[in-house]
Amino acid sequence: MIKGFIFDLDGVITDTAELHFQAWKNLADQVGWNFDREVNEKLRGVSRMDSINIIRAHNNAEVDQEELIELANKKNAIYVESLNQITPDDYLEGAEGLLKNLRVEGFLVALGSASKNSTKVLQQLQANKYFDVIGDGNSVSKSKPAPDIFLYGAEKLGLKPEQCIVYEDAESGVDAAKAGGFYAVGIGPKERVGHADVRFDTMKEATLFEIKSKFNDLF
Ligand code: B16
Ligand code: MG
Repeated sequence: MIKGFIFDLDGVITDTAELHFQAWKNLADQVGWNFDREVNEKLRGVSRMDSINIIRAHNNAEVDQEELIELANKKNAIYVESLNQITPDDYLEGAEGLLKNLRVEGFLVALGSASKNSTKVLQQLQANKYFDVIGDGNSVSKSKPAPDIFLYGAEKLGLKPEQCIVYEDAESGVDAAKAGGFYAVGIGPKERVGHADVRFDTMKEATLFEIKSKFNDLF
């Protein structure tokens, strides 16, 4: 029986990817690194330090750990500042409707994001009321594709993985959900999230009605 839902944040509830891109681009320009949208796509769902390592490797740059942390902090300051522009109009289409329906029907809901800034993003969206548990980059040390963040959410909700459906837009996020024994809903193209149990192109199609019909013996 499905009793809970766990949502990734960026790419599922709202699209912070563009703001991450702008902040990384700003940093890369300052450092003289090459960075474009193709590289940015590799950062989807990936933690901050893993992200900067991907950008560093793309540039064949040798940077010691201390400097790398400093650069990541610099990017984060730019990113956090840009979060002020997010408003309750910035839910991905369908996301807020789904969260409201889950509340009405009494399902338990957790966030399972890699971001250490999820509290600020939820605050800007005024989305806290839709979540019983917040699991984010501050809650666990092993990031996706490790299942830890989703296991954390399920445990705090008092549920087993097989009682939860995870929504994810990243390849590593779907891997994490499956590794933890959760049902996975992929949001995005087949090449990225085709390994989820059920896939939709966008959040607009991923309604509670659709989920119930696709996973019909679990409700
Ligand atoms: P922060 P998600 C992820 O969010 C983003 O997709 C990824 O690009 C970012 O690097 C990561 O959060 C960490 O974010 O720098 O704010 O801690 O999809 O897991 O909600
Ligand atoms: Mg995501």
